[in-house]
Parts: sequence; structure tokens; C-alpha cells
Amino acid sequence: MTTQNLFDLSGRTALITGSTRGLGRAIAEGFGQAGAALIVNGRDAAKTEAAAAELRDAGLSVRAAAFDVTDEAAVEAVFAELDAEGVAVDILVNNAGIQHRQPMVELSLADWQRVIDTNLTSAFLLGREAAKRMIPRGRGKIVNIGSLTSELARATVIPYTVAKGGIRLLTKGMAAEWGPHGIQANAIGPGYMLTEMNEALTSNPEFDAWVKGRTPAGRWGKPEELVGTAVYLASAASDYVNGQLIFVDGGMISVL
Ligand code: GCO
Repeated sequence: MTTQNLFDLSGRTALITGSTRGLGRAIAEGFGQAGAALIVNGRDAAKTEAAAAELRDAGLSVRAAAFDVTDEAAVEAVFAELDAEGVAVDILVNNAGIQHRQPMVELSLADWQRVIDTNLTSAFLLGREAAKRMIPRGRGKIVNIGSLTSELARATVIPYTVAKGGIRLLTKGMAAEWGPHGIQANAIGPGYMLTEMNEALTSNPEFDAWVKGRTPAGRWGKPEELVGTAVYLASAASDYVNGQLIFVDGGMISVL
């Protein structure tokens, strides 16, 4: 195998949750360019179709799958539908995520639960359905999206922090149970990225200055800067890498 085709995703099908925009969208595009067929997901059917159409216009092979990643029955139904059509998910990216910024003393149980369900429980639900099918095939790649908050807390985003900390250990759990079946599960910990989800932060001059000062790269990350690591973790290049969390953060987690 040459170095170049170590990273080739031709013939592979990748399901990327939350891929109508932001990090998921960038990863989908990158996977498509590496040769993968894509399954694009969002909660909203129209937005999911629109994103799929745009990616198709860019010459990629794309199927749209609109469903709520926190809905167990919906997740099971999507995988059953893919089974019926003979589509196997070779690569799963658990990317769907939401943020809710509020001090814990003011936080409702409903908001806590919503963030945990969307950012953590969804990865269990999708991972379980994907792995059930990957195990008999003896191979598969799972990439979970963590965060700097997989390691460190930040005031006002504690449910998110707890979910992302959970992602770190869920990834190890997947490696423990599914590694013997030829499946690799790893995670990416993005730093502060320029996404719509972070708009309230990027538009805050104080926060912007803090990110730039605190990050050795001296700037926010661009969504497409996750692609290299995502392709690595989805490809044969990482076949003996399992349970890891790789930070793509301009060096932020490594310095004080
Ligand atoms: C926040 C941000 C986070 C950061 C992330 C960096 O509100 O703290 O939205 O999601 O971007 O913690 O990894």
C-alpha cells in the first residue's frame, strides 16, 4: 500500500451526524474528496436535503438522512432502512452537537438533559447501531467529536463539558468492546473553531482576544482544518490506533 492510498476512502460509505453545516459539513466535504460516499444528516429535512444537494453539485456521492440523533427509534429505523437498501456504514462520525451557555445554579434539568442527550447519548445510539453491523464485517471506523472540554472545564458550559468528557471515555469503551472485531474508535478534540455555534464567542471582543492569546497558533481554527485528522482516523492510515483523542486546537490544550 502506498502512502497516498493509506488515506483513500474510495468504496467507503460515511455517515456524519450534524453535517448540514459547521464542523460536520467540513468533514463530510473532506471525506467526499477522499473518495467516500456520504450520508449527510440533520434534524431538519429541508436543510438536510439542501446540504446534500450542494455537496452533490460539488460532484460528491451523497444521500440525505434527516433524523433526530437523540431519538432511539429514529436511529434504529435509519439503520434498518440502510440495511434494506444494502448500504453499509463503514465510517461513522458522531459530530452532532449543541451548546447551552448558562451558570449551573440557573440551569434547568431539561437543558442539562438536552445537551447530554444530543452531545453524548447520540454517540452511544449511533455507535451501537453502526457497530452491530460492523462487527460481522470485521471492520469499521468510528470518529467521535470531543472538545477541549473533554479534558478541561469552562464556566457556563458544564453540561457540554460533561458530555464531551463522556465522549472521551465512550471512545475508549468502544475501543475496548469493538477493537477485537476490527473496529477503530477514536476522537477529535477541536479547539476554538469558527462556526455558527460559536458565534456568540467569536463576536465577543474579550473572548476573541482570550482565544487568540491563549492559543499558540494565535487564531481561531477553521472547520476544514479538522479534515486531515478526520480522514486519518477514518482511513487505513489509523488501523492500529484505537481509543485515542487527538486535539486539533492550535496547541491550546498543551500550554498555560
Ligand atoms: C464554548 C464553545 C465550546 C468550545 C470548545 C472548544 O461555548 O465553550 O462553544 O464548544 O468551542 O470547548 O473545544
